[in-house]
Amino acid sequence: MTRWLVVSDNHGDRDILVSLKQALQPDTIFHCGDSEMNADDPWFKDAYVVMGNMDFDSQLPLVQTPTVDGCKVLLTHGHYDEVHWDLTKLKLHADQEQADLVFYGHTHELAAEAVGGHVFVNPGSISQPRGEFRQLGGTCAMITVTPTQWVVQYYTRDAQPVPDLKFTFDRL
Ligand SMILES: [Mn+2]
Repeated sequence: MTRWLVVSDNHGDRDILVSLKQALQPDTIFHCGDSEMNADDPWFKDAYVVMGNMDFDSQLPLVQTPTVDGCKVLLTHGHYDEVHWDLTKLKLHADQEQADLVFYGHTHELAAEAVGGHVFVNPGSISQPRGEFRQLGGTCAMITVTPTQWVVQYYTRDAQPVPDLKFTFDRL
């Protein structure tokens, strides 16, 4: 069993990334973009990170597709997949990559759903939340990976789990 941190759209708020990493002690970190930080920032050491529409360090990749703990992950900010519209393009992208899990950001609205054989997780923005859960003040997602399930638990900025925001997916 391993625990992954998925975080996005901190928009230059580096301190929150530091405190979350310390509080949650994840085994692996995925950042879905709009960090407004440099690719060589020490916080990104051993993390998977992509470029968002507000990132300008050309060393940041647009997409990453690592296989971690036996799971193929598609990591992307999502602006080129037009996630503000719907998940149609991102689903096609996930099909192409044969991804088990898709992590994206950009909308600043958290979302966790299984669509067409992929589990899509948007951790929400940790610093500038929008939408239904914006009153939480910013969220990230911790994913517990077991041999049979992915358990997605959303957390607040003070590293507290949100009781209603826990979603369990059977591995496909
Ligand atoms: Mn953003």
